[in-house]
Amino acid sequence: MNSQLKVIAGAALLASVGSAMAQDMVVKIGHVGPTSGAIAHLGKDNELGARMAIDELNAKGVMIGGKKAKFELLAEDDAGDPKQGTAAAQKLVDSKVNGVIGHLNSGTSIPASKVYSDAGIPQISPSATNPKFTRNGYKTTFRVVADDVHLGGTLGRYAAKELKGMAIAVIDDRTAYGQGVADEFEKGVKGAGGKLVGREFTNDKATDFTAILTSLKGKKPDVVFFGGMDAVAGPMLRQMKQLGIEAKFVGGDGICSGELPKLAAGTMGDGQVVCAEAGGVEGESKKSLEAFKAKFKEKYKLDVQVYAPYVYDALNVMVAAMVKAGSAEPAKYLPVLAKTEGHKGVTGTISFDNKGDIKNGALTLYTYKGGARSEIAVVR
Ligand code: ABU
Repeated sequence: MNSQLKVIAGAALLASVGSAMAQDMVVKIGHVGPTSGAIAHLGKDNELGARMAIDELNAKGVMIGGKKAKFELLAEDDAGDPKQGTAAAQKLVDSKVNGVIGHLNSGTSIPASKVYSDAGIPQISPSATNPKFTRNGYKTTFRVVADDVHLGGTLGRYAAKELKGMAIAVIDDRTAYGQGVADEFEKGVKGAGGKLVGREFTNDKATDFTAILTSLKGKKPDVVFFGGMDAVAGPMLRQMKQLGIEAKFVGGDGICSGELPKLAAGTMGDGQVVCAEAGGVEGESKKSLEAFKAKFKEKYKLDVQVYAPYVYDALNVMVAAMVKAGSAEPAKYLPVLAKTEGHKGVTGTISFDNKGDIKNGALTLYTYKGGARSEIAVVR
């Protein structure tokens, strides 16, 4: 081939590559969680779950409606604050995202769900457990975890029956999640014939619980339930120890993190804490979750906190619906997403009911031994 022909052939090759690239489509996935503030470790855990899914999808090469999809993650920080949550949601809507995974907190996910609904953009929360999240009648709202009715109720029954709590005290942080899960816990205790001896509240930024713990100490509780997050539960456990309160400490998924022992500064006794993650796998399925956790550790040099695998699954469920619909346009893939049935993820099988809730959601009860989470049981 002479040099002129080589130039022409090269130009043709470039043109064909250019044309192939023009065929590619960019799919923007939003992610929102608190990557700053007291529970930034949980927000970052979630965001890394999303990054892992995006990296794998791009490496695999996913075709949507005959075009190769390039996934981009638009990650926003809402600091766990409802106002920042709606601002982050609006920013993602303005950026024309194709879908959103998040938010982490119920207090941010619920108000943000209206913003996404108004814009017709599907939103899947991997961790917001307040039942109200999926009860506003929005067709765009989904979650891949069980809700607080299941979570709080199960823990309430467990505290009354298995822990044989004769004097159960309840504290909550007055957030949508903390107050809601504490209310459901109380119902579970009462339904199982347990005795409640006191209810106190704090807030999600508090660090000093001396007054409420001193008041509860007088009621001699053998179980203290806390509705809130690990960043508050840790110092609360430290102060319970200082005040000589030997009660079992029970909480929902918000306290059930890998970080809790550090936040409690080594004051947790083995088996003292019982908490529940709002999902769970049994038998053979455990292998995929363990494989995910190992892969996560290798990639990020971090242990999973709680919800990174649920974020990973939520994002893959969303993309599976785009592939099946042959389109990443929200209006086109939303009806397919709503009909998700039997999606095999690392956190188990995901199907949505007509509210957008996971069908047959499981819980995993944990305690802590030697500073590490130890599974008690998976409960349906
Ligand atoms: N589910 C616990 C943490 C997130 C939330 O619901 O606020």
